Amino acid sequence: MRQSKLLAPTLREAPSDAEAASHRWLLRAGYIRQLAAGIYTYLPLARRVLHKIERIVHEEMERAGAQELLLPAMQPAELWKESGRYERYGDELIRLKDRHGREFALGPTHEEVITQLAGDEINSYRRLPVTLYQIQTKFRDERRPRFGLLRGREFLMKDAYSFDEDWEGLNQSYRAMFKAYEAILGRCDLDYRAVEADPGAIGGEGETHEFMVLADIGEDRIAVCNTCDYAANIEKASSVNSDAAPPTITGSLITAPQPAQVQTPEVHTIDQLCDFFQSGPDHMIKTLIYTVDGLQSVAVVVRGDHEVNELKVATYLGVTEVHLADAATVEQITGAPVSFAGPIGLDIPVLMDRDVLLMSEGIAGANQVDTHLQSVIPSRDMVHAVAGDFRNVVDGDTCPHCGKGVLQLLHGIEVGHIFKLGTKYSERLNAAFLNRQGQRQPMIMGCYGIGISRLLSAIAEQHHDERGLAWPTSLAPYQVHIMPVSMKDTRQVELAEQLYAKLLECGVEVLLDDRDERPGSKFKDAELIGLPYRIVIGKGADQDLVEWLEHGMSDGEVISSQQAIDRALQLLHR
Ligand code: 9G3
Repeated sequence: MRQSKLLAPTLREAPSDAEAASHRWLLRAGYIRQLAAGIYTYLPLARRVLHKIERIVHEEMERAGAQELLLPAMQPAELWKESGRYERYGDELIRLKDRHGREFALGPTHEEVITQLAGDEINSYRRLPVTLYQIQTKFRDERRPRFGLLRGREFLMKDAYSFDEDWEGLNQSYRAMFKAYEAILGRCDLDYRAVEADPGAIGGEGETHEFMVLADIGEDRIAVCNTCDYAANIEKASSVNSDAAPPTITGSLITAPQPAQVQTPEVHTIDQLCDFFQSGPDHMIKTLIYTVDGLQSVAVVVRGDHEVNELKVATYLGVTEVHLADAATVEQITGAPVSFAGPIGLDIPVLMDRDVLLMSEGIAGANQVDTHLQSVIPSRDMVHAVAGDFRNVVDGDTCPHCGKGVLQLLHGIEVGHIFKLGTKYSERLNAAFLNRQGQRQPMIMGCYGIGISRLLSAIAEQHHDERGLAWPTSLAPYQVHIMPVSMKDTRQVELAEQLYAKLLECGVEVLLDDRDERPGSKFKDAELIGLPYRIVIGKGADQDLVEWLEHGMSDGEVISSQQAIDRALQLLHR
């Protein structure tokens, strides 16, 4: 490709709202342009990278035995009403009417569509198992699209759906997909973790895993053991409860002082409390009031240095989600403003994280304005509370899997999520088959997603340097960048054209910078675009010498043009 022809408008500056590195570089290097919030154009360079990612996905889906199809993006609302999800998803589900006034949704995912198709076209166990997949544009009207392609409102997803006659079959389909995902992310040269996750709203009856690309910009937090292979989304991660036992009756409880009120005017935060009592947050007892399913209130108590895990609380209570009560509700329930809520004397259920039970004594709100309690001993003073695992794990917690390792919290970008759905959708949409005993039975399903456009950004997050993108060779839009420094020097141009023709002839993907621009600007663009190999043709041209550069090399290696060709062919296995 000649760069004088290529539409890759590079920028010297990124817009200030581009916070993620990948977003900045993809904009500046002329890979993407925003059409509207969360809606992007993939310019030629990005389209070439997407093709390479898609090819890897197709190859691994093929290897896993999946069949590609293409489903419509326009989905009849009736399907979503039948599955019971039409109301559940509010503004995020983009709805429209056709010319006859019929309601449709722009597909954010395709469980309903694919399940109806399977129900219509598969009738016997003889046609099972089957796994169908597509790579297709999805629409989700995110409230806060951000970080470029990482969280968009229109994005490319590979979504696959497996149909089996029984759970053992589903386990096999799931394992095949899990392996395919490991292969895909490995071939994309990504440092990732497959983590145990929570199925969330999609539901489903079995295990579910997320594939997290490690990156500080990642919105998800995962806990990883430093010894075994345990890894879990923080929503789900647990830890071994330290082996310390709660203080016992025979010990300090008898002699220990009763909880005593202390006037703490204007003390609102845990930090202020620590200063006031000259103590650490691990001696504080934090009480948060939650509203469950919009009506019942519950108090959740954790140690001052821990956070409530709302998903664990909701799961324990058997509801889908809980919300922090508003200030008025807290006042009404505790008789005091928010920061003076305490676990003693409440007439609502109290859930206490098990680490609170282990506290020998602590400081809690007194449910009275400007007042706290000290000398609270949870195992004595909170006998009404239910003890359980209600907190987020923290760095240094003991691994629940091997009991030896220590958990480390990392940030990740969720690029894949796979689920065992069971019969949740096949029952609702009547996708049944005649089983081996001749009875009709709902198919056992799994679903498996990879964000293809998100993957492009995740790769850029892990493959860039301070001057621009730095693609892995297998994913770069072109493999070799040939750069004559001056288009006015006929020897340089002639040698560049020779190299260009030769490499093209050998099947190498080459970008020739034939633009008549200042060398500095050409070098900056090459560093932005981030191709793996660069051949600079400068003054050495008349001795048939060129400069060979690779990612991260500050100055190149001077070699002959023939050596440059041989090295390129060797490195690219041509
Ligand atoms: C919606 C909207 C947003 C959604 C969903 C539905 C996420 C929804 C979960 C999934 C589950 C799997 C198949 C590929 C892998 C992921 N956001 N999910 O169901 F209506 Cl607006 O999409 N689907």
